Amino acid sequence: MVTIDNIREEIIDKYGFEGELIDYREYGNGHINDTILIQFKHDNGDIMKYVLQRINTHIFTKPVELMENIVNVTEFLKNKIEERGGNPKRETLNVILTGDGKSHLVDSDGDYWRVYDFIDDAISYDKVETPDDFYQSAVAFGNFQNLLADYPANTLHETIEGFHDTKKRFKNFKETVAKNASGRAAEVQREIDFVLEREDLANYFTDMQEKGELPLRVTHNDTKLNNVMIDNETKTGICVVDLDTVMPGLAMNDFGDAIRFGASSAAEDEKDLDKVYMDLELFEVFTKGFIEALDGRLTDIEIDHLPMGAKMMTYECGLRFLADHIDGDNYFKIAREGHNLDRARTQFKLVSDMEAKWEQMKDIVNKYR
Ligand code: ADP
Ligand code: GN1
Ligand code: MG
Repeated sequence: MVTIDNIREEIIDKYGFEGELIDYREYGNGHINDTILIQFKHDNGDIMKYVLQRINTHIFTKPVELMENIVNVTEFLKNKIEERGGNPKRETLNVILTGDGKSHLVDSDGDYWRVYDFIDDAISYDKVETPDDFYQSAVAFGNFQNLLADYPANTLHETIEGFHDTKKRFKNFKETVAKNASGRAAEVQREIDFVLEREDLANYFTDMQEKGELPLRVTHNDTKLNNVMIDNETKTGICVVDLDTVMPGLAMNDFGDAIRFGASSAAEDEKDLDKVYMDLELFEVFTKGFIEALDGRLTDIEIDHLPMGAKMMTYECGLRFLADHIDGDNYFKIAREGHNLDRARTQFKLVSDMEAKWEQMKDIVNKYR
């Protein structure tokens, strides 16, 4: 298995970068892939930075198709950004090809690696520091969906089947509880009940989709605040990263996943639940930015269901964290015992808070429609 100790010989050297390797270290706070920042010094003194990632093939079981999606989507974005007079080097991810022109490198264990240009002079935030940063992330995600509005959706591979099919996730959840691989189910009966009591919520969008009531769009599907790079100088959301889950999906889910993470008053893994609530001011700035950036593309039915997207994605994420806790922590990276349970609890606290603030959420959305 390649680790930080042998990554230089096994991966970095094989990529054939120019210049002298001056630094490489683990980077970022993603829950899924292994991310390494690598830096080279060129003869003229320039420093070139790249992001090297091991794709989590336990989760993304078809890495070749996944990379095909990313190469095609980033090429498409590059053209759109150029047409608009933007800077494609900073406003979209750029895949760096291997010496023999491939989008990825397979190591001797069969692990898949890829490299992107590093988006420099920009930060991804793990927590909202100012409402404007959150507004900027809304514009970035709304704009991302807008730019991809005429992307041929049927050419995209589904990188995780039924990723936001909450009805299916509910069914899988019950199976995970019954299997109880970790033996922890009895200790978390209250949380399990919270999920089971909301089966109607789990079915809501899937049932509407089955009736053809919701438009399918090309969406990001993982719109966490730390998947947007905010420019250090201009403070604008310049680039959306983490494109592994770009697939046909629902606009409300991109909205909702961002709310669940960014409009929370506390970190996703906060242990003190008294500190966790959904901040309506943050809900409002995101709503404003997202609707503005989509620039009239959202239908009335989509706008009506933005609050539902927020509740749905928060519920779904809590269900996923809890399922992973019961299953023995096989999916999300954890840094401590019970980490996924702490994460599940914050999500359920937020769902309850959204239930209490439901009318206010609807009023805010109506203000910007
Ligand atoms: P994961 O799927 O594990 O969340 P990400 O692709 O989101 O992995 O990468 C983890 C973090 O690394 C991101 O939150 C971001 O801060 C940083 N990152 C990823 N790609 C780039 C890039 N091209 N330039 C700068 N930072 C990046
Ligand atoms: C994962 O990859 P990252 O850390 O941006 C997950 C999301 C969850 C999120 C919860 C592919 O996102 O779906 O909402 O953790 N990504 C995948 O923090 O499962
Ligand atoms: Mg990420």
